[in-house]
Amino acid sequence: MDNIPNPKKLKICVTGAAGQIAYSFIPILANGDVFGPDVKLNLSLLDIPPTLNVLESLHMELEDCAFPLLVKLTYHTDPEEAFTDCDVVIFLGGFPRKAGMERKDLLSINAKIFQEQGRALDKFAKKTVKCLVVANPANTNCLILHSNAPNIPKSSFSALSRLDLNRAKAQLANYSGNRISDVKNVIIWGNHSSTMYPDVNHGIIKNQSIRESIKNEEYLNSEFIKKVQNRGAEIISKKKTSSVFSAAHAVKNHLKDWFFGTPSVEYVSMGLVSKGEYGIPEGIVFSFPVVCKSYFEHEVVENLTIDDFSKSKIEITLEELLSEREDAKEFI
Ligand code: NAX
Repeated sequence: MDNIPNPKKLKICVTGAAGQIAYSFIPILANGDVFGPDVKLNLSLLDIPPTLNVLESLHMELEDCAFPLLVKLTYHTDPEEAFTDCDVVIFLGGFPRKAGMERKDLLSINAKIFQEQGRALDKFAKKTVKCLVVANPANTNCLILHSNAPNIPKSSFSALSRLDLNRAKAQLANYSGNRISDVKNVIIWGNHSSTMYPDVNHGIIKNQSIRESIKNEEYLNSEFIKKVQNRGAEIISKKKTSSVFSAAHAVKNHLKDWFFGTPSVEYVSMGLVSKGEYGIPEGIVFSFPVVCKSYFEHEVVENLTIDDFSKSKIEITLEELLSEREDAKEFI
């Protein structure tokens, strides 16, 4: 463990800082609930020029919180300034989908943003910077980001699938009448979209396999999967905006596990740059089962048996990611 860095201070940039998720997440971060009580924080907030007043007000509110760990705070509208010497960048910023907009149009607007930010990251952040992409389409934005930052190791990039994992665990705990902490090793495969596949085949509830514990194949193979896949859309249909504090909480979970490590013999799901695991083409950002050691070290859990049902579901979400990559190819 001697060679594992043990930082006393981190420079962290949050993009999309004037947005909804940032407003929930930044106080969690600044209070030390992500990187712990021993790490001082230099926080850099990035958004676009029309939000300058909001950035200023965030700066004021953060000052007013008097967070002891927050030793420096700046806000920016230029990614080069915002990313300079960063250890961690959390990408919440992007263009939202508007009524009547095709997924392809949304993808190309965000692709330009992530191309520009990837180039700035490559030039101005530390070469050891760790990145988490949340803004949608999260996996493909992350693909564009890492493709435009060739000097940063691929293992330093991740996309958020933790909200999907939290949703899946909560559904299973509620359905079976158990506590969330009793549900372990559920896997989210693929894209953060309605094609994502929540897989229970390797999961346990109180040391019994999920299938044995729940004893309802029809529920597990159909209703449960659809519920998790459509949860985000269900929230949008009621609230008219996408999930906010549950997303901020998932960002915390993802970063905390990546930084401190996952509990032994337990895995989580993270969108990572494929090295060819489970036949996923190299470079595609795909949600896999992952174990984290400390300080951002992680490994995909390999050699799990994938049955034909799971293979067909993984194929669907991979097809979608390949088609997104095709649509984004001029930015990669
Ligand atoms: P908001 O629209 O409230 O905030 C987005 C912010 O990004 C805005 O302040 C906007 O000005 C800023 N922005 C736009 N272009 C920018 C640029 N070039 N550089 C820096 N900032 C820029 O969205 P919010 O509700 O906060 O959601 C943030 C993103 O998370 C969205 O893309 C959303 O779709 C995505 N989500 C992803 C989830 C996941 O699990 N991966 C779940 C939650 C959420 O849906």
